[in-house]
Amino acid sequence: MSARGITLTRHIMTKRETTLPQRDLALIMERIEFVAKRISRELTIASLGGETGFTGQTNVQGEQVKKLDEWGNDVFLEAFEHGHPVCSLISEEMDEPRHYPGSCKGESYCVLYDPIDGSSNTDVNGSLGTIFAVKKRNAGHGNGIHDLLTAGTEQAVAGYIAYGPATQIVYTAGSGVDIFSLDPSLGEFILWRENVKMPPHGSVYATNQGNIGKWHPNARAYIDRITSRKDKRTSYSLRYCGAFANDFHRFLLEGGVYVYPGEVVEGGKTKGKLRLMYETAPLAMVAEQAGGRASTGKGRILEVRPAAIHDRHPVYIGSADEVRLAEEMKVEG
Ligand code: AHM
Ligand code: MG
Repeated sequence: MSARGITLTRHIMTKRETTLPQRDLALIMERIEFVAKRISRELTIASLGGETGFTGQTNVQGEQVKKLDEWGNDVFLEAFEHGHPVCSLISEEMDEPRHYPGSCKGESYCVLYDPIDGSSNTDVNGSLGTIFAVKKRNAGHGNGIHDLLTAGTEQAVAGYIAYGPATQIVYTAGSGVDIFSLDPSLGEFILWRENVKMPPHGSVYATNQGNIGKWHPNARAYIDRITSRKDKRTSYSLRYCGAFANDFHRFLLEGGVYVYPGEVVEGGKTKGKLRLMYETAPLAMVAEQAGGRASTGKGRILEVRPAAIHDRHPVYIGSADEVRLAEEMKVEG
């Protein structure tokens, strides 16, 4: 039967199992949809309105802030100002969480997000994404965040928005991964693929190959291994678009592996670049729900407990066979 005509809201209301009450899921995803529509619309005309380029500020990560990073963060802040049952936000672009005490009645949640993933692509009309996760808050949490410094296994919802020729929302609420495409003429996200399964191996990998000299020798050997198999069908080619969610999207659909290792050279980024709470843990939940695997090179990403909201770690994520091989080869030593 054709899935045409099944909107995201209708799909949620008829879902079999969710990790949170259906009504809460629908209310939260309605806000995510709204964010997706606003960002998607804006990206098509941002360069014409002078909204690309840098703000001149540096964020908590020590990175230069792009105008669209800041704008994308504001879109979330505005959307969740009236976002009950979400009462807290944690963002790549904010040093500290934002709380909306008025929404903290009864069951309440935190949305964790990277508003514009792949910011280096904003000025060149390249691929961009938005990554998000939802965690349930404990009663009596106040403005503290102790209850949120938990492993990714505690995520109730996780997903991303991919802005490409089509804008798509990919998400899981603990019962498989579903993909919805925006029909701009209707202003609706329509079901495209249901219960997506990631192939156990693929033929493409994504990494910043320019950093390879800074990696552990085992990580270099891993790339060598997957790119030099005799069988052409199982030997890997490189495709790297510079946006984690968008590279991952290819692997979700066709198989493959994304890696961002730690660096072992003096002064190198020992923990790599990607952040646990709003980049890797959400995509790790999507990967596992689709039958894939997500690892720090030493263990399951979803079991890592952050000490702070902007913590980073090395990442190997994608097709189960290839991520398992990375762990077996002790890519991080
Ligand atoms: P961002 O959220 O500031 O854009 O940073 C994360 C991005 C990922 O999307 C991408 O895979 C990676 O950083 C690219 O980093 P590099 O330029 O070091 O290859
Ligand atoms: Mg990012």
